[in-house]
Amino acid sequence: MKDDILRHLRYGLGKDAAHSSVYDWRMALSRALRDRMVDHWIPSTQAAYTDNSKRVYYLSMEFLIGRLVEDMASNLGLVEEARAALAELDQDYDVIVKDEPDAALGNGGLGRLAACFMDSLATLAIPAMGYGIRYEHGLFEQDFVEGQQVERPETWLQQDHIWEFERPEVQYMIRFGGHVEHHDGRAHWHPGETVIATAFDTPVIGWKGRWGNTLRLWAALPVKVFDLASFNRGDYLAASRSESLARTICRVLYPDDTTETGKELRLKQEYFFTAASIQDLIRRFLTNNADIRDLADHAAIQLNDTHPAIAGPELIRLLVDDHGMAMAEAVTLARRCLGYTNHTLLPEALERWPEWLFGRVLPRHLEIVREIEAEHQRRFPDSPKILDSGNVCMGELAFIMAHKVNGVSALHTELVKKTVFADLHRIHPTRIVNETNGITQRRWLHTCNPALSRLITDTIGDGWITDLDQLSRLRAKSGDPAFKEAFMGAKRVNKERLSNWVNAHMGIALDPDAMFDVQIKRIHEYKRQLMNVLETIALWMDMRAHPNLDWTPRVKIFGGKAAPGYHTAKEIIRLINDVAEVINADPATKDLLKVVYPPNYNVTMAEVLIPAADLSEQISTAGKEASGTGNMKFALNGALTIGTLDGANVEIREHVGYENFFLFGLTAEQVVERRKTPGYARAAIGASPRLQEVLRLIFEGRFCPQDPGRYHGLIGMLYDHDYFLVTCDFDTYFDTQRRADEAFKHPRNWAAMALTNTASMGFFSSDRTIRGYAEDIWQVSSHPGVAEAAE
Ligand code: Z57
Repeated sequence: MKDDILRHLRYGLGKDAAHSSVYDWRMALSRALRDRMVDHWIPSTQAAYTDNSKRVYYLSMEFLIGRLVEDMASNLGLVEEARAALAELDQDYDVIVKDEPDAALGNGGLGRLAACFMDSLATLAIPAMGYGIRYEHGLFEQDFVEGQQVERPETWLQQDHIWEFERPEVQYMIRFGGHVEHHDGRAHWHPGETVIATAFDTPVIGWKGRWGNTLRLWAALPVKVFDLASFNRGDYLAASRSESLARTICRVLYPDDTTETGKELRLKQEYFFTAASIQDLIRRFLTNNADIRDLADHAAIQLNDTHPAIAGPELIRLLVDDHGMAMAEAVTLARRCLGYTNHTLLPEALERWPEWLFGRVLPRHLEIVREIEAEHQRRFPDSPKILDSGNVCMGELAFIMAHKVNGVSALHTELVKKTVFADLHRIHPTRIVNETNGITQRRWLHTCNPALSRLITDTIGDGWITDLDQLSRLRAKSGDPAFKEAFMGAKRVNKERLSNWVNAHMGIALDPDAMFDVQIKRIHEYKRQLMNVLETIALWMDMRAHPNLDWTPRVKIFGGKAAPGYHTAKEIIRLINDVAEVINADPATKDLLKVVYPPNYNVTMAEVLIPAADLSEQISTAGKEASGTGNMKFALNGALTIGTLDGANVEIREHVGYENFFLFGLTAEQVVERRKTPGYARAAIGASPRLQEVLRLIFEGRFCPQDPGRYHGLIGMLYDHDYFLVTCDFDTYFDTQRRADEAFKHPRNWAAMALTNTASMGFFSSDRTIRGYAEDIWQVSSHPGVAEAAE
């Protein structure tokens, strides 16, 4: 390892050890690790190819992978070797891995789920390929200026991204616009503009390197540099259009999470990566197989939300227009290949493209959508429409074109059946299935929490790393004082690590004995960060009013970005920062309460915050959070949850035990009922003197004396259109927080609850989730040659 690092430093980077920066060392280390990855990757790829195995194709607009060095070293079992080699070279492994930028090709849960799935697919040796977009700029970076979010462009590709291999030989033409002619019963699409999709491959190596898959991200090239003369016969205008489209199409990730933008460029991005992926998988299939009708036995294509839902029409287009298949047969074959995952019920997130826009960008696909629609209406006359009031509804399209549709938690799947897809569910009663989300324990416990990971392995061995159910053996330890002490000792180490970080970066001194209460996720009204900050104010007021009570000291930690155009979310950010400034400066509560909101929350920050949390805030309005996955990461790392009966919280509570979960709030059914009661918010406020007091304080400008009217709009909204029922759940939330305070005063008891949470999280491994998809949707199995492939 040491020799390899030095060799890469010298010949890969042209540096000698004496004049190398942290960046140089990181590049050399990464290349040394990459060489070893390739030795596992190539045999896996070859084995899948020679066995002609069925492959999973996971199509996703987002892959939120974060840093890679540690993950790669850890999965290859090389952390200690790398650390030792670097130490001999007078370098610190921990410093070097922290130099890596966080690859943020995603917004939040949906993108991170895709990354966890890639890790599990490789660990389970399921032949698979992730397909997405190689964005030049990932999710924007967040700054706070006077408490307000300011966005800076993200520039991860300005540094060498050494994990990827460019594949200039893999190129596909992606066409847009123009018109369609029909002669001799065949369609001929004459596009208005064309770009080239070219592939960049990143190996994804599973645990111990037994199997490796590929994450293939597409970048755009103009046709001009490709083949100007023969392609457009000297049409310079077309060539320059192609150049500008190629420059913009992969430029930036759309920064909206669970809201829809409806922009033409977004539709082009979706088609761009989907069309490239479908062409690529057909090409791969045809190198090994003669008959296109066998495609569904070799390719399982999973659509991560509706963003790649154009895959249905695109696959049909290729089968009909290029392979001469009959339309009805093509629809059936496409359906056998496709699965669709729904991730939200929020109406504002459901993609609908105006027909005129869709037809202008994809004229042939609009014709095909009309045929899919006509065929479906013929068979099911009372079916909901794909084409509805001048819109192409991508949810309906995805549903009708998939053989299985899945929700992401038990509650969410039931609501999918009862609400968004109720009518389609009646027509296709076996199509909807549940696959509760999961997380990879390799990154979200083993790598990010070495203290706890070591303790667990010392206690039950390391089998949990690939079989998370084994954690249940820890349950027997909930009465063992020595183990409880060690468990809380690991928590303490992580809290100290976080305290040092907060002190260094924000100048706020934290008491590691205080309860660390963490809410980290995108800022959205339904996630109710606003309710959390209102509760913070109420607690602060109580502490000031009764300074001699036996308070449990708290640190309230927030993290998360708002979509740049989401006004209310940005107001909530500003309010949290204003409140933090006032509370943190108050001498009366200085040993009791702190509010911390570090800017630019991302995967890397999550890896520090989650292991240090005592209390996990999962407080969305019931029925709104499809699953949540942060909730699983916290519980796995021994935090207790305060939460509503929403998403996967419901199942987490079943697994950890009701007594180890702080439940509050209206149920999904009660939420629907309450909304029908006129004036419900004013009634709730009227019934809560505490809430009145908090709202009055904000309204009077207590947190922004220079600009007292700043939050009048936000407060007015709570009185008149409190759609997410912050006011209705406030009192029970406050009371439940006080129950958590009480519980925290009994450390041995708390430790037993916390470790029972960790011990009960086996079900929430993404390995279990992937096994579910493999069995219920994909009909694929692990590759048999796993162990031998690389050893
Ligand atoms: C996104 O991150 C999610 C849903 C969406 O429709 C879009 Br667009 C982005 C999230 C859900 O909000 C979470 O509840 C869920 O855990 C996650 O997807 C993964 O399923």
